[in-house]
Amino acid sequence: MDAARRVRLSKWLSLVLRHKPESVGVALGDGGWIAVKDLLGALSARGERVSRDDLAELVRTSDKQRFAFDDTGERIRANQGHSVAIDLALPEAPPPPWLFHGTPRRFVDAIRKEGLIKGERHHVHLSLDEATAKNVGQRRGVAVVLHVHADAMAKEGHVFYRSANGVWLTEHVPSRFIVFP
Ligand code: HQG
Repeated sequence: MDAARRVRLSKWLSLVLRHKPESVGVALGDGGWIAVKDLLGALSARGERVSRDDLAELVRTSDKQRFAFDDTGERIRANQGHSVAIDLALPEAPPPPWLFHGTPRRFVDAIRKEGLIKGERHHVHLSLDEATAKNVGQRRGVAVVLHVHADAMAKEGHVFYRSANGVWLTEHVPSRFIVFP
């Protein structure tokens, strides 16, 4: 498929699998999974013919590995980033010493006061490396990269999870664990 269609379908998949499954008349099951045939049927009913091969291509080429099939290949879900209430059943994982969070400069004052809050999402998202964090922050303006002292947080009982595409997740990052540039 051409790049324009791939981007358009990938955005649509993100919307359906993370935020608004009802927008195409489907619901997500346990763990955020949906049967591939139900998803493709729903898209087809809205005039978008997507084949299984197309879907596999979207999963394979997603720059951030946003989606995954289950072991049978019969179900698909988003790896993270949901706003709908689903439990991904991710295992707890011990974090590396430091993790990173990119944010636009205009949010920094609020983050100094409140720490990092999850907002609409289920968790605060943290990156393993500074370059990735910078890209995340740059989506909305000039990025600042915050350093999060993750192992100190873990020692104090904060729980971390790692999504299938390598994003680190936690409930809240209090300001005292953040090193501001
Ligand atoms: C900011 C994309 C004010 C936070 C990316 C962020 C990521 C605060 C924004 C994934 C704050 C929320 C997640 C506070 C946090 N006061 N602002 N106390 N605490 N913020 O999109 O981390 O393309 O929900 O810094 O690549 O930017 O969707 O989170 O700027 O992995 O696959 O509030 O989304 O991936 O924004 O991005 P978001 P995020 P996808």
